[in-house]
Amino acid sequence: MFDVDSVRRDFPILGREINGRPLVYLDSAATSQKPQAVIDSLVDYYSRYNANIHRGIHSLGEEATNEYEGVRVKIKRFINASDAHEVVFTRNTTEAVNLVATTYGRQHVLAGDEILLSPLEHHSNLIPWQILAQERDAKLVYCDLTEDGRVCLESVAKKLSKRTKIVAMTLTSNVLGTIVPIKALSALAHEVGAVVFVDGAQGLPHMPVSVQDLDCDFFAFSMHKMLGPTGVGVLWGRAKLLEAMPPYMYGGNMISSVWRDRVIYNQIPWKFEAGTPNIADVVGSGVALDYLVKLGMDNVREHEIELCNYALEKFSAIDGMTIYGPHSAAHRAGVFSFNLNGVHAHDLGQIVNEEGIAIRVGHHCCQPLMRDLDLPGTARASFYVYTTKSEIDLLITALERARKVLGHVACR
Ligand code: C6P
Repeated sequence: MFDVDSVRRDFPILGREINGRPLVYLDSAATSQKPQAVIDSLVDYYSRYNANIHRGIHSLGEEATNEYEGVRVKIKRFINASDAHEVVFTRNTTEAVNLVATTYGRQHVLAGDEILLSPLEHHSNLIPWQILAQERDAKLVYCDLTEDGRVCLESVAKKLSKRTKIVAMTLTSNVLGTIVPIKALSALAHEVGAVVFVDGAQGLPHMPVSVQDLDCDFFAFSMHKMLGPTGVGVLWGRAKLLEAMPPYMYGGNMISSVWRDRVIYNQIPWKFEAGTPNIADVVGSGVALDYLVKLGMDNVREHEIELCNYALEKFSAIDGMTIYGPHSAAHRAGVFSFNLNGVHAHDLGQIVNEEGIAIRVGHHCCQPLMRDLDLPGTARASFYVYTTKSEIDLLITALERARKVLGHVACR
């Protein structure tokens, strides 16, 4: 297990004060904070070897290309892919979903076909499939959730059929914290010949992942949620699927040969990386991965389980507080959506902010799930490697104060 206090010292922003109080950052599901090493790597890149990649033979270009391609190899190792060529850089998870929906999706989804989703999906892993379904006259099908917000595998099995072409699900819900059993899902989906697209945006930052073990077909994530800079996402896909897909964008870097009237595309993954990529932030992403590898992803998960158990115990002792999602740390990540009886989530967010505590409030880009829960929104506290139990205590004290300030009597 790592020492959280020493981890915290690596994150300069955690030394900030907000409204005269030390910052308590409980919004890591929106974006994580960055260690000094990641911040330094950006300055280092621009100070020492800023150059475009895959182009010139000059030394700077070679250094930048090596660093950029080196990060691809680090990602391959981090997610246990079989080949670095299966790792495509995008801007974020959202772009990765759009890439697959508009390339693989348009190739394979025809009228009458079905795409199976869970009710947990973030708009990013929903709207691209909605648009594809509309274009193709295909149908979106949703599996059921259990009472505590877990994906019901029996319902998945029932909803799958020969018409199902794609199963697109999140590894971890950004609202309920639910961890979805992707390996079991892949086995069921493959029985009917469907491919499995995993939105790993909230999952990969918090647990060890092997895409080979999950046996999924595509896996997407964003580096900014796992200590890296903004502007870098990743799409992993099985080589044989990526090779058969058309490009997503066209232009420089994604070609092998061009004539006046035709083009031969580059090999994967460059076929999907048109134009100058976000070199600096990819370099920074490599440093973020190094940091996580050093902590150990098993330890990252262990730390989160400890925080989840603590939060579940403490939150359930607060009168009038409703926590949504699984009530066991085994089935959830450190993302807690809640409401406090009679207090609007936005008011909660504002009051705790006065005490330097950052939480997110609203629909969390999951409006269909909010409608299912019959809620206008929730408050959400989310944890990461630098989160401490005493920060959870501070949130609880601030919530108690919010209830007093807003003058509501606690009742369940
Ligand atoms: N969720 C949140 O506060 P991007 O924006 O492309 O990096 O990630 C999109 C995304 C996709 N899937 C899930 C499960 C997500 O949680 C997110 C981003 C943030 O919950 C910002 S809305």
